[in-house]
This record gives sequence, C-alpha cells and structure tokens, in this order.
Amino acid sequence: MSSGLLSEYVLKKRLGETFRLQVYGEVDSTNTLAREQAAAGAPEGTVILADTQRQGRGRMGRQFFSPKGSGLYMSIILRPNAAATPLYVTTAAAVAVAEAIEEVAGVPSSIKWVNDVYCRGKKVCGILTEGAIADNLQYAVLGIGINVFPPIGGFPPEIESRAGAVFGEKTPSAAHPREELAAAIIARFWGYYEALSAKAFLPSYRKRDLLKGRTVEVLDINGTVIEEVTAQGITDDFELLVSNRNGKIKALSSGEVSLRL
Ligand code: BT5
Repeated sequence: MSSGLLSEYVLKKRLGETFRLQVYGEVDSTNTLAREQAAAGAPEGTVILADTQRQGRGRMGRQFFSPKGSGLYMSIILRPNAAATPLYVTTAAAVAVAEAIEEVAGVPSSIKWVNDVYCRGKKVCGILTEGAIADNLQYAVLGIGINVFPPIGGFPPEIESRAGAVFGEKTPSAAHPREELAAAIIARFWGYYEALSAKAFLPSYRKRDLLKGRTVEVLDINGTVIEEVTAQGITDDFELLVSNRNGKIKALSSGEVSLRL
C-alpha cells in the first residue's frame, strides 16, 4: 500500500513551530543532506524528510533499502552537549520509534540492540547516528528509516526474510499514517533528548529488549561469526550482557560487534 508524497502541511500541524521541517520527494540520503547542512551551520531541530532515497545508508557502508511511497526516511540535526553521546541519541531514538509505532499503529514493537526496531519478528526500522567531532561533538545527525507499509514490488531478495513493515497487511485507521508516525517519533525523541543524560528511556528500552534470553551469534566488524551467546539484558550504559556456553558473563559494546538472530 502506498500513500504518495509526505504532507508538509500535516507534519507542521502536528509539530508546530519547534522544528524546521524540509520535506523532499527524492534525495540521495537524508543523512548526507543533513550533514551538509549541519556543517554549513543549520540549527538544531532541522528535520529533513524524504519519500525515497537513492543511496540510503546503514552502518559500516551497508545500504538501506528506501523505496518510494511506503517508507519514512528522516534525519534530525542535533547540537548535543558533551554528555550526549551518539549511543544515547541512538537508543533514545529506538525507544521513541518503538513507542510511536505502538501509539500510532497499535502494533507491539521491540528493539534489537542497539539500532533496529522489530515488529512481528521482522526489522521495520534502522537508525544511524553520525557525528562530527572536533574538541567535542559539534553536531550529530540522527537518521531513521522505517518501512511503514510493505514496499510496492516487495523487498529485495537479500533482505526479504528479515525485513517487515509496520502496518503489514493491516489497513491503518489514520488518514496520514506516515506523517502521524513521523510526528509522534520526533515529539517523543525530543522529550528524551532534552534530558538525554537522565536516560528516562532506559526502562522503556528494557521492556522492549528483543534479545534478552535469546541465543544470538556475535559478529566482528567484518561480519565473521566470533561466538554464540545468550543475551542477558543491557547495562545502564547500553552494553549488552551475554553469557557463553560455560555460563561466563561479559559485556559487549555496540561499536565493536553486531549480532545475528
Ligand atoms: C541500519 O543500518 O539499519 C541504519 C539504517 C538507517 C537508515 C536511515 S534512512 C534516513 C537516514 N538516511 C540514510 O541514508 N540513512 C538513515 P544497519 O544496522 O547497518 O543495517 C543495514 C542492514 O539492514 C542491511 O545490510 C540489510 O541487511 C538490512 N536492510 C536494508 N534495508 C532495509 C530495510 N528497508 N528494512 C529492513 N532491513 C533493511
């Protein structure tokens, strides 16, 4: 199901004047555009949204499939203080997305450590926070990509088994579901971001922890499987506690490894 281009009017009506919204049809990547604008001095709270991306990016040079008419691709420019690490930005955003999906679509959602949101066992959202660091964080760009509806023509074969859409087969009751979802995410994220170091989103993250109790494969940055572990939950600093076959517990850091379910 497709709902055409995003409505700037509806977004502005929901979000008011706090944010500087820019709504595009097609861009290379909203994160790239936001980084260019941030480097040129664009203020915090600039939000760039697009209906489709030619070169949507994931972490470590991976691609993010960004077809038109069915998804939400947005980037928010932030100028965080020293206490606000990219990891806190990412995890606050993951919680904001999961909560907004439940609010707008009524679909339960969970967080796969640390930057993916899942519905019905499938990845519906990926988050990519990028920053420019001089003495401290000059700016950060928070990028969020969501499959709101199943894409026209389906997902590409290489992600078909793992990717899903928020609404799946369900027909949304709202007139502007993508805009409602975007507005709910931005508003919720902003609430957390304004007091980021207080980590008010931590209990909500723990409630939605997809991995806790599950056995997962740990991959290094080259995608090589290092070991199989059981996830035990996250620390207060978003490290993942895991136990190996011998029951030995250690903490994994999100910058060093990724996980496969
Ligand atoms: C992410 O990376 O999932 C972060 C994606 C961030 C995308 C947003 S869209 C707005 C902004 N502008 C950008 O250019 N990027 C941000 P990662 O954890 O590395 O996951 C990438 C992997 O997810 C790929 O290698 C695929 O396996 C899978 N994938 C790609 N497209 C997907 C999609 N649409 N839905 C679900 N999974 C997908």
